[in-house]
Amino acid sequence: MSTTIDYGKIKQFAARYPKPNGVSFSYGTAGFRTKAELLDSVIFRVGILGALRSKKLDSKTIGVMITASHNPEEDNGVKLVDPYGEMLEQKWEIYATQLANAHNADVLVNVIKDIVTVNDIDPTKESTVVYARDTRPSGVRLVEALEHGLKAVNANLVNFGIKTTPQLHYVTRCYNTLGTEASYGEPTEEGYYKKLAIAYRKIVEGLPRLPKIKVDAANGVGAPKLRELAKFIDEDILDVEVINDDIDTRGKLNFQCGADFVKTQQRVPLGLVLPAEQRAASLDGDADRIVYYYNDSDGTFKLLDGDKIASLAAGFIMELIKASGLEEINVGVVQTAYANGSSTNYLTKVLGVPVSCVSTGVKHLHHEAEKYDVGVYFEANGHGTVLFSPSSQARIRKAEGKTPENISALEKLRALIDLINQTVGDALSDLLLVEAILTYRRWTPKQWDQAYTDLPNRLVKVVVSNRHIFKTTDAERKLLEPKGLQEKIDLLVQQYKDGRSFVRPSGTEDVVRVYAEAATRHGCDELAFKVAGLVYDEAGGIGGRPTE
Ligand code: G16
Repeated sequence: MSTTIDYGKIKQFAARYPKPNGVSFSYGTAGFRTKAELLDSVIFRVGILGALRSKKLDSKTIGVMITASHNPEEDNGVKLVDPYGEMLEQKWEIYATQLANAHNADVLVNVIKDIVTVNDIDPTKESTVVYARDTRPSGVRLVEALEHGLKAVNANLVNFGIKTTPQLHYVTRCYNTLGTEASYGEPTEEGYYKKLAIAYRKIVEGLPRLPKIKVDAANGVGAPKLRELAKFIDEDILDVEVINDDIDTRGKLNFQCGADFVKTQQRVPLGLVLPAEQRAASLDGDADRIVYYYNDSDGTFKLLDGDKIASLAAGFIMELIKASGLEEINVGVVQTAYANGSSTNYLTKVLGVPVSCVSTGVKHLHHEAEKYDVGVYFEANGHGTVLFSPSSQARIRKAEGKTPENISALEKLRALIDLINQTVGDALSDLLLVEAILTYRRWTPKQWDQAYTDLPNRLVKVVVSNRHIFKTTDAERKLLEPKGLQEKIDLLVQQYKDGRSFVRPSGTEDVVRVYAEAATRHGCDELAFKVAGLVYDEAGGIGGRPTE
């Protein structure tokens, strides 16, 4: 088969995927995301872009994931994954947006020609794209659109089937490192499970097993995949029960369950009976986020979110590094504006670890985390991972250790390097990370929670006629536009002890998000809804005014 680009063939295929009228697409926080019925043309074009990216990168395999993660079931989305499992290079996001908005086949071809010229792409190079989807019903049709995009440019297709988003990131990196020194693992689903299971055993072997954990899988792809993973881990070291595992009944995905629901509603998901002081966790719809929680003895719901996971992981890793004798390895934590003020305080003042704050979106956190020898990054919503730089990995692998304490710490660090999916936040890998640390420390969720107390916080969504009028700066902590709104928010915030609030447009949903925290629950809720009211009034709110 010819590998070159045949523009006539592209036009023929493109005729089947006209761009819907009156819609403008943009590559947002996690790619394109909107109602599934609008996405066929977008996904067809993403196929083309994936192939161009592969050609540009010397025929490396590019990943494409079809998912809308935490969004409602009727939405879908698509994102591209670069060869080492990272998010698509930001410059190429612009090309993705240009392709998606080309209003007919001629314009589309012109955009493709421009991308080829500007990037000096050799059109005759081979291209390969590996792709997967979550369990959304619309995924079947959208995979076909993607395949047509790939066929239109004569790419090699690797269908990875129904997978979690992090599994797609993992396999992309595996394909591109196969047979090299940096080999990331076997490029198969089984290879992924084996890698995690072996590493987990290395950390917890010989330690008493924790009581059973119940995991709410949001009725999404995490349910069958966690069950699969559990088959590779003996029951004597992990006891897990999967709930909200119905991936076949329409309307159940993410409905009153899952990590996003639990984080935003601050209550247990539908279908979970949780006795006091027992830990549970929730995944999101594509299993790239996880939050933990428990009910206190008086029945109060206690959330152990991404900030708590970051603190747990950073504390453990710092302790191991010290015990290993490799104290020159530095650790840093990356958060977003959503991080609870108490967590930042704890990390900087108690753990003494540097913390940076970046804009929402894994791509921002990931890049910042790469600046440290060991970069722990987590969004409060439970999306995160730990990156070990190539040089810190080499030092950890090479070190022999002088004392039994050194040697034992080095073994654990080596296991962590394999246990943690370093390509992207991964709920299954993060679950094992947390379970391993809790097992090692012999901690109940309450003991874990005692590190610091979250300031009461609240997230509110405001629907407005055009969320794109909101422009932010300072890692999204301040509004530049609409003009004058930030000053009004500042005046409100001043009225609340430990008050903090910010406003930003979502990159995955058609809403503006309002975050607030304050010293008391009442103050925090009042602040959140007052700010939400300001947003509603200033920006032409739609539907009812946000109320508690
Ligand atoms: C995606 C991104 C996350 C982000 C979340 C919400 O998560 O991967 O980094 O925090 O969207 O983003 P926004 O506030 O811009 O809507 P997921 O789990 O939905 O893929």
